[in-house]
Amino acid sequence: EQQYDVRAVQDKWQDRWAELGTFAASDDPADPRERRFVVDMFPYPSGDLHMGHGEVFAIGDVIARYWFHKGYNVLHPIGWDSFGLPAENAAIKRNAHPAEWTYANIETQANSFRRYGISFDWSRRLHTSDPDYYRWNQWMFTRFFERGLAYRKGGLVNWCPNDQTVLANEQVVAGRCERCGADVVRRELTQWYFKITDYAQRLLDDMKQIEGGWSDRVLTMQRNWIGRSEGADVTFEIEGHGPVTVYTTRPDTLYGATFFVVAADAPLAEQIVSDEQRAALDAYRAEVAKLSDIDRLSTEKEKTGVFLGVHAVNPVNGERIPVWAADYVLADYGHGAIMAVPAHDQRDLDFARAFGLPVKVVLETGAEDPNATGTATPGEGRLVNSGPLDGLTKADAITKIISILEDKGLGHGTVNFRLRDWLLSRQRFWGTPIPIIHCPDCGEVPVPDDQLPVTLPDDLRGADLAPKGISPLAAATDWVNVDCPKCGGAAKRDTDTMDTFVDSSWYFLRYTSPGYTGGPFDPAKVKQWMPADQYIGGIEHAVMHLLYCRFFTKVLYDMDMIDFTEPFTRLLNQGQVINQGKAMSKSLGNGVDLGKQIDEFGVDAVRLTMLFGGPPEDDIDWADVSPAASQKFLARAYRVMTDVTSEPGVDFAAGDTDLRRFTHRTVDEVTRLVEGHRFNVAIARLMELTSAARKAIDSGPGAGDPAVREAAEALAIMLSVAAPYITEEAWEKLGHGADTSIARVSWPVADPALLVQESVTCVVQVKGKVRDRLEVAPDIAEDELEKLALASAKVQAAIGDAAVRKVIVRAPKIVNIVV
Ligand code: ANZ
Ligand code: ZN
Repeated sequence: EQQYDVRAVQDKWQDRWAELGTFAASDDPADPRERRFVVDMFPYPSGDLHMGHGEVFAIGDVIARYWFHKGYNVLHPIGWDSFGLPAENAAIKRNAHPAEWTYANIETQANSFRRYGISFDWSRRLHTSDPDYYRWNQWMFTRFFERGLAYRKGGLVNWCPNDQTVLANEQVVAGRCERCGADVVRRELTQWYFKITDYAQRLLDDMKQIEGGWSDRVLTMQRNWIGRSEGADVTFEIEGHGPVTVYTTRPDTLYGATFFVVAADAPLAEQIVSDEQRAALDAYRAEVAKLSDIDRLSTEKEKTGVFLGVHAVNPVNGERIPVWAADYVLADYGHGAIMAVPAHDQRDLDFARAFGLPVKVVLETGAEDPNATGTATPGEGRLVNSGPLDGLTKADAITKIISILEDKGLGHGTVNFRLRDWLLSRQRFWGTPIPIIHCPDCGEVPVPDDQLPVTLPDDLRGADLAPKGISPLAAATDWVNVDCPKCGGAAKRDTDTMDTFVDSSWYFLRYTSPGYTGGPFDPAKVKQWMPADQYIGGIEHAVMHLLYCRFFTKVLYDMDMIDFTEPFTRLLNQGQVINQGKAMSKSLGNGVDLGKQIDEFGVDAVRLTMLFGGPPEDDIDWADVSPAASQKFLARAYRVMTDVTSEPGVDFAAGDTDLRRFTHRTVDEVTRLVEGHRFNVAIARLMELTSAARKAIDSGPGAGDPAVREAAEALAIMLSVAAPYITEEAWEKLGHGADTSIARVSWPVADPALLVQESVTCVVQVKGKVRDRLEVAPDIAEDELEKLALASAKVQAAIGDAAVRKVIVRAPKIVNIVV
């Protein structure tokens, strides 16, 4: 079947592209072409490329190659996200340095990318573990520090007992470490944070700029993660202790507060507990420390708590209500304490019923009494039992109670965010050292810019890197002990490294000028290329990575380093490649190896299969698709393209009209489908075009007809975005010089004259017999068609003297005359 040597063709064109510089972006500001910047989420070098990479990069490459064909100045770079724990774990196992494993894997992946035929501009290549990259992480950290956006604080943090490092909230999934799956515990530690909370409102507001370009799904996930709510801070007096503020989104229910709850693990609980209750609290806290936030907030979970032996005073009616400690209130949200309104909040009601606390309805919603049903009534209604609020709607009551509280100095309206500051410190080795020196006299002193980068010591390997709960860097005494840059006295380097999400928050900017030494990026180049026109990557990055990129962009804007506030105009989140209905995994044994698929079917067939399997956002089940069928189609297409016998440059207008119409309709549709990212449907159209051209060759005007060449060339160009190798080869066989690449040939343009709908043949029957055929417009109206049919001489002859009883019209195909 195979009419060409797949491997030889792949090798030949990889070399040709490199020689010709086919995919080099032009940095010349005078280049008249419009620019397009395509960024694929860069890979982590954990081994060779896997099927997931096969999918993302196939998609990104269609978009980039399409833009090359459209004549844009395209920047399509590649780099590696090459810091992180797996390298360190591999190094411990092999008694090596993490760099050895990392850079070997990068080389493997780079070779696989070349073979996979991705249209990269290789001159932009970067690795985040290179000192001349991470130097700029440190530079940026220093700028953030100067602006008060990087700071250290103590507090309870998520700790992975297996990896022996802290984790950001975002890295804890259902109470477990996102990487290793161990149960995460809470620990009290002093850590570095980025103050992303200062940008919470802007992260919401600027979504307006990217709506339409990003899916609603991702924007909703970000919105929920930021979690803005409006409500009030209300101050209660705790008897014998002093004022304590709570945050509530329902200040209208203040008269319905029947008890007060403090987060069991908040310092406040310890401070206010009575002597009699202290032992009970301590025991309870030990239990709570074992739970994740998700467990704690679950409405399913049985309510637990301890009475603290004190009372709080409701500021509006002077009522004394008992103060409890419980796990369903979180220490680090709002003020870590709540007023409980069991009638209108389900968790409060569950708690009240568990401990026999009173339930007081203050909003008449028409629903049954929560006392009787056990179901809280959070809905709309009118206020009752609420003094000055009685009779008001929920909304009016909120406004009124806030103004009452503000007048009395007992509270105020406020906005709250669920978003927490970004916990940055990691107690591991293979990451960017935090460029801070701790001096006993001067405190936290940033390493001066001209002494950056602070590089990782290269003599730590194997067991030196084993997790100990403090960074392995702490053991490198020569490295740790330095002179204070300010006073010259003996001081120590910070031994933590940065979360690797710092590395990936700005790499796309570095792609514009990867060798730049005057800063993290050349501002002129960023102005030329950014914001990126298309970003492509998995939905799993919807909240962390994509939120951090947006945050960094805004900070850099505030530093006057860039002139835009959103980094990616369009975002495409591709689905996963799964097998037999499940994510591929070692334990299930359902893994599919990308390299082996390529060895067996060739790059083109594998890429085509990735794209043809369904819309790019959906998962592809490899068990449901057929690279062998893709291979067969490609062979058919190749035969059509190489059967052409006319010469390049023939006048297409002289060709067969039917085939020309088909070709131009296909061009028109495929163009729109590619722009709308409906790649699978576009490929289906190309299959139809292949069949139409085949028919024209075998049983139509023949292989020499100019329309056949037109169809074959259009097919080659459009198919080349998905199957670059076979189409390059066909293009050469079609007689285009050896020093050209199809990748830079203009995308075909549909001729509007050939898109006009042809006529349709309408059959006219009299007494069930076909009497005439009419050529009519496809959109002809029924009454007009009826008139035309009755006016036909052949039809009139068939009717003769008989009376017409009924005319059944099925426009535009059939008219049936009953006499
Ligand atoms: C009284 C009340 C009555 C509440 C009512 C709700 C309904 P969002 O919308 O997510 O911001 N809350 C406040 N701080 C909390 C904490 N640290 N841990 C757990 N829950 C806390 O949630 C705000 C609501 O969640 C607040 O409004 C408070 O309960 C609770 F009918 O106050 B509410
Ligand atoms: Zn000093």
